[in-house]
Amino acid sequence: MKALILNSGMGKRMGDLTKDSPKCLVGLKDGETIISRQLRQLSEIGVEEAIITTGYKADILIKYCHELDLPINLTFVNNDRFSETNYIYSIFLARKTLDDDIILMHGDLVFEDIVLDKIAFDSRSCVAVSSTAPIPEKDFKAEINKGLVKKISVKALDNAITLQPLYKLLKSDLRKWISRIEALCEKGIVDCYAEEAFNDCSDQISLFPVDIKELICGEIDNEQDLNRIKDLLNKKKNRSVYMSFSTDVVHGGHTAIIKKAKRLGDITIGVVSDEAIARYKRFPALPYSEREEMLSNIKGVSQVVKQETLSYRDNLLKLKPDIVVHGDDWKKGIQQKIREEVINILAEYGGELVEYPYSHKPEYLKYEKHAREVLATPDMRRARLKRVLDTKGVVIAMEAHNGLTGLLVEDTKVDEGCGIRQFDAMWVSSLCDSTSKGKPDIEVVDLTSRLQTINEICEVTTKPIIFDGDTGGIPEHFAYNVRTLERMGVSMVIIEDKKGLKKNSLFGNEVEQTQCTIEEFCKKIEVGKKAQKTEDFMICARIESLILEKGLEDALNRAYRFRDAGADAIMIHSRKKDPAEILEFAKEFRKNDSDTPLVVVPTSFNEITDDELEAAGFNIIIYANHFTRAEVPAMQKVAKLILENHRSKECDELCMPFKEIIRLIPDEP
Ligand code: SPV
Ligand code: MG
Repeated sequence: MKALILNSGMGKRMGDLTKDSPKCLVGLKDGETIISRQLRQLSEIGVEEAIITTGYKADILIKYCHELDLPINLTFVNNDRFSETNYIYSIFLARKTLDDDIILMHGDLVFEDIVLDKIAFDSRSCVAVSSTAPIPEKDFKAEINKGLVKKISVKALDNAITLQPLYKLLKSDLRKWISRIEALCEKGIVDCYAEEAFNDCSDQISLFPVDIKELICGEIDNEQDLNRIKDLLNKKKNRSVYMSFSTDVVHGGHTAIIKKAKRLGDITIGVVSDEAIARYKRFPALPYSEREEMLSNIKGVSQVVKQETLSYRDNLLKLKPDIVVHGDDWKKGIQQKIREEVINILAEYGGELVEYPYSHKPEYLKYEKHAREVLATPDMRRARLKRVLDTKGVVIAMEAHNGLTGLLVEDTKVDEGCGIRQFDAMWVSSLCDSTSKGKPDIEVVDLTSRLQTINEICEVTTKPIIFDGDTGGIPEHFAYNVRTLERMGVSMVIIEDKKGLKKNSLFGNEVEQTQCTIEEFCKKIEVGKKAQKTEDFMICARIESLILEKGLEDALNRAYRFRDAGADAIMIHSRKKDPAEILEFAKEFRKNDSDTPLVVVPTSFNEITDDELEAAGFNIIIYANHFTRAEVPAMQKVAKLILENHRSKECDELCMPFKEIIRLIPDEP
């Protein structure tokens, strides 16, 4: 992007102030002149070249600009017919240099940074207008039709709105305007406004009005204008700027936006809470305290506050910042709704939104990917279950029995309006793991094969794993198994208080099943807890009393005893259709224990929602077998259809299109 600054004119209405030097050299504030301020502002937003048209006192202007020594390349185009032409002719002379998107401004225009940013970073061709400024008699105004600027003139217009000569023109639109300027100049029409050429071709250019309302932006035509602008600049209070961050990695893209935002005012960063991120985005690799520390130490950040939700609502209503700054990436995707809400709240109290182009540099994506990969390391993955329990209070887990089902648990998301909803953890079920291997759920699939399943899942996911450890085996073996699972990054093993030939609980008393004694099971828990090496690993005691119809008292007694033996969590199981007995259990248990996490597997009592279970005091809710139960009937149907029809066409509706299945799994992990 380049800038074009029109500075050929004589500024006659300025009186003595322009006797010896061009108008743009009049002083404003802190030693700055109109041109030095414009060039500084342009260089600060990364404009690399400014084309300045000169005429009146050109030598003085050129020397002055060079001496500023600003990080912006300067190209001067002299209009030696400045006294008899208007700036249409200056643009005509400069046209060969205008080979990029251009910010076009008059040389006597003074504006605050936010005005420039709103124009320069708009992705469309646009111009500054003000819906609140009085319509000037002699200066520019615009006629707007269907949301676009159709006519610009200093003369009276229908439905006029005040316009300030600060434009952003996309290269393609600029070309159209310049063609028209060329046509007029070649006919010798050189003393009209360039806007007349625009009016001739405005049906081919989509020029959007950007309403700058009361923000400082005005031309200096006479001494009165100069004094008014100086007064506004002197009185301007520092504005407050709000930005929100949920990132774990601060890279150059973020600091570049912070640097730009700093020019607009004092920055407050809303650091999104762990809970909001874990619930609706992805798990934060760094906890809130670390992210808060990191962001509060970035140069230019005045303060950080907690943002409890992904929505900005509460903080905006509380802080009423003058400006909200965000990357323009949130115009698409799941953040769109949050953006709309921000725009509506800002409109309620007159705040401004400034959006900067989002940097898609490949290395930034790499850093973000790396932060995700860190989540897949055994230490991070193992610790994550406790962190989710601490921050969200509830964990929703879904069964996974291979890499593919693991990926589905990892990636499935639904949009809930204020963010996305997703699973927190994976359950590696003995039933599903055995079924997928064509074997019964009787501990016949040995740990080595089950570890293979975990490994497959770990290779392609980051979410924490809760492992169905069946009975846990004899205590001596359990100690080894705890170490192995812990080393692999598993967060929790659930063992059930049964012994002998274990059968699936959902058989209940239809098959012979034996519960072990409280003492036997407590010993196993103790041995397991002693064996583990980290603080993060959890052993959950699963109580089968309700399954085996031993009653609530027995279940509660076991729960307290197992907890006292060191169990980190308690799972209560039931095979009734009615959740009454597990709800009763939770109610009674919570009378004496408000902390120990309670785990539930709502397979048979499936009308109850996870929100209701959470409200009843459960902390881990496991959907234990649904992928397996969904895939089997689908596969059976397909097998039958092929046999019946001697071909596969009839299966089409049941099958994912070939093109989609080959793209389902990305080439890179
Ligand atoms: C499993 O998924 O293997 C379980 C839960 O142990 S249940 O099948 O309900 O017993
Ligand atoms: Mg099981």
